Amino acid sequence: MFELPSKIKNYINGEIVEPISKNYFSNINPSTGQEYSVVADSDKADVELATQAAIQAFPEWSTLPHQKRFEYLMKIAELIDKKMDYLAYAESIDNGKPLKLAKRVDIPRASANFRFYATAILHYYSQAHINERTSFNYTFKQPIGVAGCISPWNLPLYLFTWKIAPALAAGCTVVAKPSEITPMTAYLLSEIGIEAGLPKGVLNIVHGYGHKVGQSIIEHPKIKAISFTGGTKTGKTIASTAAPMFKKLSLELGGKNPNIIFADCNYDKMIKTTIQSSFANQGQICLCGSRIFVERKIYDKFKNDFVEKTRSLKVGPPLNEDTQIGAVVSEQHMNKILSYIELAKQEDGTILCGGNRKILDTPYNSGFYIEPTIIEGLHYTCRTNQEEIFGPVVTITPFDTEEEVITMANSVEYGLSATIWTENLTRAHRVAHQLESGIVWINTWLNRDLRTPFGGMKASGVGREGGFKALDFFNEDKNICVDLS
Ligand code: TXE
Repeated sequence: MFELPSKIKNYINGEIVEPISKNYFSNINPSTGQEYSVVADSDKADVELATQAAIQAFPEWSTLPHQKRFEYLMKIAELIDKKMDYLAYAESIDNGKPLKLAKRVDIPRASANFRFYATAILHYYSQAHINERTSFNYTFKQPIGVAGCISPWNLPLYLFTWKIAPALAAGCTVVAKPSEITPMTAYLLSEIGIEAGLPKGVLNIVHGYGHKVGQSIIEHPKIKAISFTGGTKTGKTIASTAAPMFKKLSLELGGKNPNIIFADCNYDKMIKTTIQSSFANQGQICLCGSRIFVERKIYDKFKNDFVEKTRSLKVGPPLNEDTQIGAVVSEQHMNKILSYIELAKQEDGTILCGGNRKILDTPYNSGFYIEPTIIEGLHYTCRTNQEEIFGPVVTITPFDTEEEVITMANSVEYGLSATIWTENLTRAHRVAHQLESGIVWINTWLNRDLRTPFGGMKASGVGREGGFKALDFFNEDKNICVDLS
């Protein structure tokens, strides 16, 4: 057990400061439903201070040798590793996710993000185009300026650092906002920034609501690029403000991902992974496969095995060692998920298991727990199968042909990721090519190589993160042409 800060404040110009208004709002522990800290309710004035600090810091940071930026980012990565248990505990309390998941995935990935981009900047290069003896062009990559990074609540430190690390590595200074629902590890990152000796104003973290702090970041004329992960509806609002200002935009939005299971798959591997891809992090991962399509030949067998395994998943307090499903992030989100289960019933779906809020023993009896839920019998075009639920809820649907399953898979407005299970290599590639998804996994799920492009098609977003693409995003290309004649 660790003691967590009771007041989450801003990190501006190298210091931890109160919001100008001195107002705070409640931060709830989803495993108990009780307030356990308060969060700075910042506004436009705080964003202005943070942006001014970032503007001041930009000239020096952007021209620092790559080796120096590498050293700062590596120091941050080391400190995250050193505080691994503390950060994992904080993430679990703040978000409701099982502690062992935070230890295995969230916090290691946060330090990996810093390490990856610290080293990536050492290998970053630009192109040259040479016309025999007449002219010589080279592409100068210039850090874009102050970048705005806005992240969601499902993978708090993991996604926050996935934006901040490449922005800092590229030479941008940053004004960042974590989700108001899960601000704790972002606050702890500000302490790490200070401990790492990060120069003043290079990284600024402003806490508060999306419509106040987030919107002020988006609207600020001096913030040149916006990297956002969150809901598709918010992405639309952001695009409508930022696009007319000609800001660079990277939007990683929602998903309603298909998990396509052919009869010739490696069954044991598939079913084990499908439990993960359905319910990991309480189903609150934009990459979860929430629509499961199963070839009819194995549908009944799959249904029985999947239901049995899902029933045996342990829903419990996030800090317990044997908990597999923790609390969902908030009461509001729990009610949204439960309303989708009700909708599925109205749409003539059959609940095969789960379907209810789960009340645990005290002191967890007011926590936000939902039984992992499997629904069958729904048409692929119904709302339950078209809208993002973002909880421990999946639907299962049989199919007969490849064409049929591709039509059903592509029928949604989203296009983030897809999984295909088959041992037939030709079919795997044939289907992968036809799916409208930014990411396709064959016989695996959430298998991430940080060098690969990450992002979605259609309503799942604009642009790609990952590898050099993120460094490109935070840079502006300038072509310089020299006459050699
Ligand atoms: O996300 P929001 P919410 C999906 C999921 C979920 C739904 C809504 O379906 O149920 O989105 O979740 C900030 N200008 N995903 O409401 O609002 C906000 O403060 C600038 C999928 O929690 O999009 C937070 O920091 N910023 C997703 C961030 O945007 C604004 C993960 C995300 O919050 C803003 C989370 C504004 N006007 C939810 N309004 C994924 N793809 O991983 C809000 N924000």
